Amino acid sequence: MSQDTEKTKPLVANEGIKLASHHLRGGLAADVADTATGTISEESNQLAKFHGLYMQDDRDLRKARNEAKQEKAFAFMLRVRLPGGRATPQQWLVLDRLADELAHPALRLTTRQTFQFHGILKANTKTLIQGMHQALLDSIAACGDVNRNVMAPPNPERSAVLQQVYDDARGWSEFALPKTRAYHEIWLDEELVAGGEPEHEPMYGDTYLPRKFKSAFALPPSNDVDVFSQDLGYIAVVENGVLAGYNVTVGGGLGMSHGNAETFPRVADVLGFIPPDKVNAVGEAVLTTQRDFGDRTNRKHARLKYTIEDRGIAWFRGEVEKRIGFAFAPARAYDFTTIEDPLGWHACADGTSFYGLHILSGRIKDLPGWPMKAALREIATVHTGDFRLTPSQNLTISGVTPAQKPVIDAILAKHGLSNENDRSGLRRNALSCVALPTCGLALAESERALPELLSKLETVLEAAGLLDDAISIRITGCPNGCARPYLSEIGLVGRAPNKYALYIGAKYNGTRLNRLMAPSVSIDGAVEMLAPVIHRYAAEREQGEGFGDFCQRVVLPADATFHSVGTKA
Ligand code: SRM
Ligand code: SF4
Repeated sequence: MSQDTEKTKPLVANEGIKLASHHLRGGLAADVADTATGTISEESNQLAKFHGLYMQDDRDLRKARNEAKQEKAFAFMLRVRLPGGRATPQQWLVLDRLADELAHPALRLTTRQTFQFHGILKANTKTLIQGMHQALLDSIAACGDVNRNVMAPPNPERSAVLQQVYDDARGWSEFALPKTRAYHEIWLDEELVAGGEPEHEPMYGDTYLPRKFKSAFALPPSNDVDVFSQDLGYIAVVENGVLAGYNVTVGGGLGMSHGNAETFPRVADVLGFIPPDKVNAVGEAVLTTQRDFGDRTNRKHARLKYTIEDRGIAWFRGEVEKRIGFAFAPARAYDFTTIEDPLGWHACADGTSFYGLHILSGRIKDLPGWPMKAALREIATVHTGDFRLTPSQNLTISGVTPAQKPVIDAILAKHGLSNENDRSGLRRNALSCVALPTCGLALAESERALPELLSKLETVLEAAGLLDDAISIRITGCPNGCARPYLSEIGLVGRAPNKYALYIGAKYNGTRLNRLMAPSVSIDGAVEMLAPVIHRYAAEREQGEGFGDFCQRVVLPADATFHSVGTKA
C-alpha cells in the first residue's frame, strides 16, 4: 500500500478509543463496577488489554447458554507482566492461591514466559490484581498496543553474563512501560490525577502504538526466545567472557490471516551492533519510528514487520540512526546451535543446581495421578532460589542448594512426577497455544488436541527408531501463531474444527520459517502425511541433519517459498 493511500484512509476505531480514553482510563472503572452484567463494553475491552485483561467467554458453554437464553459465560483472562519469566517462591505461592480463590484453579505458563489466569469473574478482577500487587507483581502492558512482556533467556545457570542480559531485558521492560497512572487508579485505588500537571506519555504519545510490539533478548548459542519472531530483538555478543554488546534485530512477527496474502509471518532483519549501554536508546528509537510510521488505518497491516516490508530496511535503519544520533556498527558474528530447554538437574558454577521441568502446554493443574499444581506449591514452600519460566512453556527451579536438591526430588517423587522429563524428543519440544475453550479467535482445538497428536506421532517415531530425537512441533488453533508454529519443524495451524494447515521444514534453531505441506488436514491426516517423511528421515538423513533441514532438502520442492494458507504459492 502506498503511503499516500494510507494517509487518506480513515483511522481504525481503536485509534479513536485510545485517543478518547484519557490515557487508558475511558469508562473501564465504571464498567468493571457495573454488577448488572458479567461483561464490559467493547471500548472498555480494548482498553482493558493495556491493563493485562481480556474479556472472554467459555466457548464450550456457548450453545447451551444461548439455548437457555442466558448471557454468555463471561470471564476474564489476566496475563502477568514478568520480564524474563522470573518469579520468587513467595510470588509463586500468591499466584497459586489467587488462582484457587479468584479464577480457574489452573495456571498457564505462556510462550512469552509469563503466567495467565483464566476464568476470572468481573467482580474478582480488582481483588486479584490487588493480591498480585501485594506480591510486587502487575499486569501493566501485558497486552495492548505497547511493548509487551520482554523475553530473556531463563538463565538457570546463574552466570554473570546471563544475569547482565536479564538485567538489560528487565531495564528495557521498565523503560518502555506506559507512564499513565490509570492502572494504579482503576485497580489499586490510587487517587485520581486531577487538577495537577497534565499526564504525558513521552514515548508513546496519546494513541500509543499502532499495534502490539514484542521484544526479546537472546544469548547464543541458545535461541530459546525465538528472537527472529520479535518486533525488536537483542542478540548478546560475548567476547572473552564479557558482554560486548548486542546485534539488534527488527521486524519479526508471525501472525497472519487465512486467505489474506497481505498478511504473512516474517523473520527479523539484523540492523547492526550496539554497545550494552545503548539498549534503551535504540529500543526507544525503534519503538517511536514504528509509532510514527506504523499503519493506523488497518490493524492487519499495523505491525512493525509491515512498516519495514513497505519502506525497506535501509530506510528504517536510517530513521532509527537519525533518532539515536549514531550509526550502527556492522553486526558481529553469532551462532545459534542449541534451543531445547535444559531439562533435569544441572550443576551451576556457584555451587547451586537447577532443575528443568517439562510441563506440557505450560498447563499447571491437578489431575488424578498428575498433581502438578500441588507439587509445585510444595516446592515453593521450601525453595529459596527462584522459578524461571522458559519460552517453551516449561519451568526451571533455579538456585537450588545441595541440601535442597533431595528435598525437591522427594516432592516430585511423592507426587509421581519424577519422570516428567523422560518423554519423547518430540514431546519435550512441543508447544501449543491455549485455543478452545477460552480463546475467542480459535478456529480449531490446540492445547486439547496436542496429547492425541503427540501420542499418534510417537507411535510412528518409535517404529522409525526416532523416539529420542529432538524434533520441534507446534500447534495453534488459528493462524495468529501464538505458539510460534511457523518456526517449528512440524507446524499445525487451525483453520476449522479438526482442520489444520500442515507446515514442515523450519530450522530447529528458529532462523528459518517452515513451508506449507498441506493446506487442510485432520489430526489423523497430518499423522498419515508425516509418517512416510519420518521413516524416510530415519533412513536417509545425513550425519547430524535435523528433521526440518531434511524436509527442506528432500521433501519440499526447492523453489517453494513460505506461503500462507489460502494464498498462491
Ligand atoms: Fe497470542 C491474540 C494467547 C503469544 C500472536 N493470543 C491472542 C489472544 C489474546 C486472543 C485474543 O486476542 O482474543 C489469546 C488468548 C488465549 C487465551 O485464552 O489465553 C492469545 N498468545 C497467547 C498465549 C497465551 C499463547 C500460549 O499458549 O502461550 C501467548 C501469550 C504470550 C504472553 O505471555 O504475552 C501468546 N501471540 C503469541 C505469540 C508468540 C510470541 O509472541 O512469542 C504470537 C506470534 C508472534 C507475533 O506476535 O507476531 C501471538 N496473539 C497473536 C496474534 C496475531 C498478531 C498479529 O500480528 O497478527 C493475536 C491476535 C491479534 O493480535 O489480533 C493474538
Ligand atoms: Fe487463540 Fe489463535 Fe492465539 Fe491460539 S493462536 S491462542 S487460537 S489467537
